[in-house]
Amino acid sequence: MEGFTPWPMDFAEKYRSAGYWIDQTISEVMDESFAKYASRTALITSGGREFKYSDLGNLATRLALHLVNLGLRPYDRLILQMPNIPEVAITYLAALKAGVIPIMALFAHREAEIGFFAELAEARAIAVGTAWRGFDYEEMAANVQTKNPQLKMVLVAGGEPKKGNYSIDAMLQDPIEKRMGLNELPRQDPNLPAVLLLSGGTTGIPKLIPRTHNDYTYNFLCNADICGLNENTVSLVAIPQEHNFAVACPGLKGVLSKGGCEILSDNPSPEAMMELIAKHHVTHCIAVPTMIVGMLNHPNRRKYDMSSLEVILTGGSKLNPEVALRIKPELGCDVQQVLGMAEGPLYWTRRDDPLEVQLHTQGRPQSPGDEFRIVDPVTETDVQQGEVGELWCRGPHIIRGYYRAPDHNAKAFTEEGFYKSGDLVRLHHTGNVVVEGRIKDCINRGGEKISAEEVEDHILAHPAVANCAYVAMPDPLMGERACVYVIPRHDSSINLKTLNEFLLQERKIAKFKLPERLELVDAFPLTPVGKVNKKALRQMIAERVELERQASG
Ligand code: OOB
Repeated sequence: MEGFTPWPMDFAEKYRSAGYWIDQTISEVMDESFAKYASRTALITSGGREFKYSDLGNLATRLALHLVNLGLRPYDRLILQMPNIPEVAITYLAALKAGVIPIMALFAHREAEIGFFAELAEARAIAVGTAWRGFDYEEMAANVQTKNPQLKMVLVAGGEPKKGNYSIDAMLQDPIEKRMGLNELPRQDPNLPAVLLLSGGTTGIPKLIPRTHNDYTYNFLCNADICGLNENTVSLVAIPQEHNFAVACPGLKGVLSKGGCEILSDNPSPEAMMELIAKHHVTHCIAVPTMIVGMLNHPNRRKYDMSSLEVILTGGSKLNPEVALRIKPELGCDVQQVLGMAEGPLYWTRRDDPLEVQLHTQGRPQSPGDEFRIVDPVTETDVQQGEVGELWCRGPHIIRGYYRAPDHNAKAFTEEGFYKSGDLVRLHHTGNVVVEGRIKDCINRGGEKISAEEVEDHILAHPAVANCAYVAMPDPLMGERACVYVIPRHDSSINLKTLNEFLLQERKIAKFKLPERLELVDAFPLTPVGKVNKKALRQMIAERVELERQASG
């Protein structure tokens, strides 16, 4: 497939002979589960809809046949952008069966992001929910279509579509399998991409991440074991289902591979999560650290019986050790930390690790086939044991290149195929890694990653902005929020409100990327080579926020 970097032959052979790559497609593995656990419950939504394994399998097959019938062909790209309704899972599974590659967008994305993915991947279809929380996704899709004529099909779930669009609900009702044979579903090559994930926070414009059947199947089969999933598992997902954490770490596919049940919630608020934990006797809860803080500090926490909860799987941003320490005594369950990346690297603490490891580290690689180095980013040599350096990773579920990004790939991967994560870590004496920061220029807002350069480009388009620097400021709940330093143009005025209106209405970017503070300055501090010194800016805003916090008592 053009634009995809395969693993070198010798590595592929190694991963295959070690049994990591099993040469099955994701759908084949899922189909085994749909048959094996047919009468068990696979999925329950917060809205009360329930699906057995057999239902989910049959609906995915039906929709896959419809996708083929509509003219979608293997390796065509389909943007998947739905809220956490069951159709997001069904459409995902259906696309895989049809050999159509889903691009895993977030429902928070807007025209700027969706348009970018559509163009970069030359997507032929987009599957959205109907209007959701006041936003009209079909209208957005239509706008994206005007600039992307190859984007022929808009598929809509959860209501009546507008004229010219296709109804997923109607397709799910229509037994096309009586008219089309299963042999119409293409056999796919397990060595080629199945899914395109979005990069969390790389430097620069967002990237698409090709995950193959072989690597992505191994990804979830391996961590389903590490997380102890089985037929009794009830797993709560309230983060976006399209996110790698929710779909494959172990997420939906990990749970389905083991015969468990996923509770899919469209409400990420701590109280809604606690309610579902109590109601469905949830055993595994997937949460970013802000969700854990929200549950711990919730005034109604004791109202909910959460005794079924065995473990909270948490990652996406750093879990503060003080918060980690409160989980067992106050929520009554274990915590399993994961340092995960859509590019594939996954580091987990294990449930039987000493407490020091569980609470104070982000774990060690999930697979014996994983290799990592911690290097000095300047000299690119290994740091001394225990010193901070950049984490470089290579392994059977770690990509060798971004999709259609040769220039960036030359910088982001070493010649030996290590992915340069941009995360700064140190090796704990127990052999686990501890995240200490990052060198990539992005903001991690409660697990949601934002590329600084991407937003800066939009801000620079504002007529009152001469220059800008978008940096992280510390925040007790979200970990970080975005602050923008702006040098205004002469004689023009700008404030946070007008800037954000511009970003939403003119630039049409996702709301979570909006700066939450604006600082006007005459000049930026510079590094010795004359670049904007973002480290100094981050320090400036951190000190200011701290002073304000002290002043307000
Ligand atoms: C997950 O994946 P992405 O691709 O959205 O974000 C990756 C980045 C990492 O490079 C790191 O900077 C940060 O998110 N991160 C963490 C972390 N887990 C991820 N930083 C500190 N502590 C952690 N535990 O975020 C993701 C993918 C799969 C599972 C879980 C999270």
